[in-house]
Amino acid sequence: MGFEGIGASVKRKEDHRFLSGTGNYTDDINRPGQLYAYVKRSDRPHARIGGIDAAAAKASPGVVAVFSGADMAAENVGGIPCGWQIHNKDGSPMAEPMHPVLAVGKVRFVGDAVAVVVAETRQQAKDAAEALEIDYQDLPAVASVLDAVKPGAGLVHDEAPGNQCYDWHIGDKAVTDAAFARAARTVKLDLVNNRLIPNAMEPRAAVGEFDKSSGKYTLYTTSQNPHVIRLLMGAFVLHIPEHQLRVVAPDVGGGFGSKIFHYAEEAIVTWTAGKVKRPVKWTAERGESFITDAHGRDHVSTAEMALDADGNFLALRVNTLCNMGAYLSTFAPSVPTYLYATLLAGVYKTPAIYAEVKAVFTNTVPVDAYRGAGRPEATFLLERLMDVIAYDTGHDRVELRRRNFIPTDAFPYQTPVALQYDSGDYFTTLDAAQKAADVAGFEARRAAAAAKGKLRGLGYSTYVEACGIAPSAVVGSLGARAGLYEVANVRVHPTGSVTVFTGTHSHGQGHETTFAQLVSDQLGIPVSQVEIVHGDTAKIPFGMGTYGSRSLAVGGSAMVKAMDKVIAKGKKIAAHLLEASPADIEFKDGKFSVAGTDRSKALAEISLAAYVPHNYPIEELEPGLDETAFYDPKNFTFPGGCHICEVEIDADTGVTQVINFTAVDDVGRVINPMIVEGQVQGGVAQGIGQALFESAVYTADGQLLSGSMMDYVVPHADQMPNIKVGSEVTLCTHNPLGSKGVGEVGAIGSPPAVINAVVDALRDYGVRHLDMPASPQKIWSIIEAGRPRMAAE
Ligand code: MCN
Repeated sequence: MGFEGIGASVKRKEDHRFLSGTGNYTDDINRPGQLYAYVKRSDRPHARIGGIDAAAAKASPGVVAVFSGADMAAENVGGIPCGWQIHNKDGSPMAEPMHPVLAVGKVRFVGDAVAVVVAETRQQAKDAAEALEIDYQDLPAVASVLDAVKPGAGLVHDEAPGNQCYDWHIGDKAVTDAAFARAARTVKLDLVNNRLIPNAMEPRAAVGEFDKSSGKYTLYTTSQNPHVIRLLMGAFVLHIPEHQLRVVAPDVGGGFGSKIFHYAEEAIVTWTAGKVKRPVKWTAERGESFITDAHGRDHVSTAEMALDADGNFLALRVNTLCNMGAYLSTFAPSVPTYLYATLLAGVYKTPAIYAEVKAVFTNTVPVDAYRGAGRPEATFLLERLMDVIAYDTGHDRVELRRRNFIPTDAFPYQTPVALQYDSGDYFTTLDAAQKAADVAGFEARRAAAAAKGKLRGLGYSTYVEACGIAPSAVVGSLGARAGLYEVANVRVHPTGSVTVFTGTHSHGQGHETTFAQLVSDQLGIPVSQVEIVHGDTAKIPFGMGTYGSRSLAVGGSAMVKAMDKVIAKGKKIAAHLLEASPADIEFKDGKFSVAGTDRSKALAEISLAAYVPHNYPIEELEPGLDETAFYDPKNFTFPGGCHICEVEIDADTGVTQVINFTAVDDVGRVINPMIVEGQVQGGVAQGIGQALFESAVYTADGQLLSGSMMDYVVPHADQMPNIKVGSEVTLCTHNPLGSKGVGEVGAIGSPPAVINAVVDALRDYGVRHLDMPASPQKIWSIIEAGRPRMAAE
C-alpha cells in the first residue's frame, strides 16, 4: 500500500456511493406499513388560533389521523428545549418562552407548525391538509430587530417584555471607556450582518417508527448529532428513556449547521408513529425548508475603535442586536455570545474590549448556527472596521493590520474577551497570501481593467476563529446545558481489520476517509481495512455530533486515545507471546516487536490471540481488543489566516465578478490536504454567497419575500472564481494530533475580503462601507450617483 496516513491526499472512500446514487438518505428509508405526514403551517406571521376544524380533513381519502397542538398538550408532550442558557447583565436568566411542537393558542411565524395530517400517501396527506379550517385572528407582527425593540412594538411572547430574550455583556466596560477617553482618534462603523437561509442540498426528512412488541421507538432523521436529538427529544419532549429510543442519522446531504437542531417534525413523526402504531415519514418540500430550517446571522451592530496617534489600537467597543426569530432554536443563544463576542479580539492585540449583545424575538423563522456561527459576524465586523479605520485615518490597510497583530511570540495569548489562543502566526499567513495572490502585480491589473472600463478591487481579511468546540467545563460556565467531549470506540476484529464507532457525524466532510487515515497512521493498516461507523445511537456509545469544526480536533483525538489503549493492551499480549517484558515491546508500522531484536508480531496476530485466547495472559488481561475513549479537550483550537479577494465590477451593470480568491489558512497539522482544500473552497463559496448574493428578505410584518430559489440567490458554479488554497502550520498545542478545525474557515474569513475588495474597486466613488449582499443594484446606484460628481471633477 502507498502511504495513506496523516498528510496523504487519499481519495474519499464515501464518494463512490454518493456519486453512484447508492447512498442511503433518510427519504430512502421506507418501513413496512409506512404512512406519510404533512405538516399544516401558518401563513400568518402572528395570530391567535381561534379554533381548528379538522372534520373535513379527517374524512378525506386515505387519512388515518389528524393532530393539533391541543392533542399533544393533552398527552403531556413537552416543548422543544433550548440547549443553552444565557444570563442577563443583572444575573437573571434569559427569557425562554415555551416552544410547542405544534402551535398552541398562537402562531408566531410564517411556517409555524399548526397541525399534522397522517395519511396513506404523501399526496393524500397534503390534499387533506387543505381541508383544515383554521380560524386565525391576526396580531401585530415584527420582523426586524430594530422594529422589535421600538417602544410599543407588538410582543412575540407576552413573557418577553420589549421582545428581549437577553441583554448580555462581556469585557471590562470601565477600562474600555477609559481608553476611549484618552484616545487620539476614534473610528465608528454601523453595520448589518445579513440574514441567511442555509439550503443544504438534501431537504430535512424524518421517519418515526414504534415497535409494538418492545415498546421501542426509532427515529431516522437528517441530523448532525443523533445522540443530542435522542437526549433532547427523549428527555424533554416525548419523555422516552434512552434505552427505548434509537435515533439514526444515515447519509445526510449537507447540513452547514442547519441540521444540528432538534426540530418539531422529529417529534411529530415519532409521537404520531406511537399513536397510529405504524411508521410515519415526513420529508420537507424545498419551500418548507425556507420557512422551517433555522436561518443564520441577522445582526445589527455598532463598532468603535479607539486608537493612539500611531494607529495602535487602544480599545474596542461593540454593541449588537441579534435576531432570535420567534422561538429559541437549540443553540441559538450561544451564537451571538459565546461564538461571536468572545472572538472580538480577532487577530489583534487590542488591550481592552467591551461588547453588549441584546437578543431579540421577532415573528420570523428561528435563527441559529449556520456555517461559522457567530465567528463570521465577528470577523466581518472587525475586518470591515480595519478598512474603515484605514479609510478614515489614512493608514495603509495592511500596515494597520500588521502593526496591531498579536506578535508570534506572544502565544499562548489571553484576549480581553475570555479566549486564550494557544498558537498562531498571522504574519506568515499574510505574507504567503500576498505572494500567492500576486499583490505586487495588482496595480497593473487594475490599470488594465480600467482600460476596459471595469473597476478592479483587492480586499483583505486577516482572521482567527475558535473551533473544535469543547471544554465541557468552559462551555458549561458559559451556559451550555450539555458537555462537549467526544467518544470513540475502536474495535480491532480477530483478523486485524478495524471498525471505529464515533460520536461525530459526517455529512459531507469526508470522515470515513480522514478518520480511516488516522487509524492507518497509528495502527499501520491500510485505509481499506478500516470502517468508520457514525450516526446511530444503538451502535455508538455516545457522542455530541458534528458542528463547530470539532470532529477532527475532538472526535479524532478521542480515536487517538482509544488507539493508545489498543496499543497498550496489544503490547501486553505481545509481551506474553514473545516472552518479553511489556516495557521492551515497541509498536511501529503495525508491528509489535521486542526492542533491539527481529522478533515481532503483527497487529492481526495480536488481535487473533485476543479473540482466540488459547495462549494468553488470561489472569491479567481480558480477552478481546476493543477500546473506548471519551476525550474532553483543554481548549478550543484557533485556526487563522489571510484571505485576499480580487474583484472586477462592470460599471454599466454593477455586476461583480470575483476574479481570484486566495486563502492561506493555518489549520494545524493537516490530515488530508485534498479534503482540507475542498473544505476551504466550499466555505469560501458560501462566504462569497453571503457577500454578493444571499439575503433573507422579510416584509416589515413578517412575510418572507425570498422564500424560494427564484428569489433567494445561492451562488452558481459559473459565479465562482478560481480559489487558491495555501496552508501554513502552527500546531495546536493541546490535542494529540496538533490539528485545528477547517470546516468553517472559508465561510468565516471570506465575506469581509469580498466586501473590502468591492469597496476598494469603488474607491473613486467615496464609498466608506457597504452592507452585504453587494448586489448589482446597490453597486449600480453608487456608480450612477457618482457619475455626475466624477464628470464635474
Ligand atoms: N481535516 C483535516 N485536517 C485538519 C482539519 C480537518 O484533514 N487539520 C479534515 C477532517 O478530518 C474532516 C474535514 O477536514 O474530514 C473537516 O474537519 P473539521 O474541521 O473537524 O470539521 P467537522 O468535520 O467537524 O465538520 C463540521 C464543519 C462545519 S461546522 C460545517 S457548518 C460544515 C463543514 O464542516 N458543514 C459542511 N463542512 C461541510 N462540508 C460539507 N460537504 N457539508 C457540510 O454540511
